Amino acid sequence: MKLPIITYPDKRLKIVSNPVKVFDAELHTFLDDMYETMMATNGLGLAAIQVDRPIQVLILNIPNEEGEQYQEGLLEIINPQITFSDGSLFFQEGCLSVPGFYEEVERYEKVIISYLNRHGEGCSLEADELLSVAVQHEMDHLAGKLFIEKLSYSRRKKFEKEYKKAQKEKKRQ
Ligand code: QAP
Ligand code: CO
Repeated sequence: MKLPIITYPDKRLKIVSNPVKVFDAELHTFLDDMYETMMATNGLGLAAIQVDRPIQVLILNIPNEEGEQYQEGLLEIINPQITFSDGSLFFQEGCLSVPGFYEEVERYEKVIISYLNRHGEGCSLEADELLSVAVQHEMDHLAGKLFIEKLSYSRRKKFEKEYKKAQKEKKRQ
């Protein structure tokens, strides 16, 4: 089932998510619904809070060089912790909860995370490039943070301006 996505400036996006303790069929159905929602909206990452569930769950599906996404490449990440980080880079990000806005954000270049899979088994993931940026973006959602909060002062001003303009255009319709 496709779920509705919460968008900025909804205050629920600021909620700090709780760890998952039960790895049952209900969680598996929820993960499947998250995947359906992400694919239907052309996303490459989604956190549970974006569909109104404040639990530490995120999914990622990074496209290959041809821009294709395969379900085999799907990552389901529960209760993640960063165990190592190194370097920094700027990357152009977007977010399903801030539709239509893309801007450069500073992130670690490389991270290693430990997490649980849908069965509650411990896993670890070494990520760089787009995967690293996407993991950090989605983990920020679990802490109630949006990428626009990490923008430099001038880029944040640009966002405010574009957001206000989009609101005005919405009202005229
Ligand atoms: C987070 O973002 C991300 O504005 C995932 O109109 C993004 O899937 C991590 C999307 C970039 C790393 C780099 C955004 C879809 C999807 C939009 C997304 C839109 C339609 C964003
Ligand atoms: Co996002």
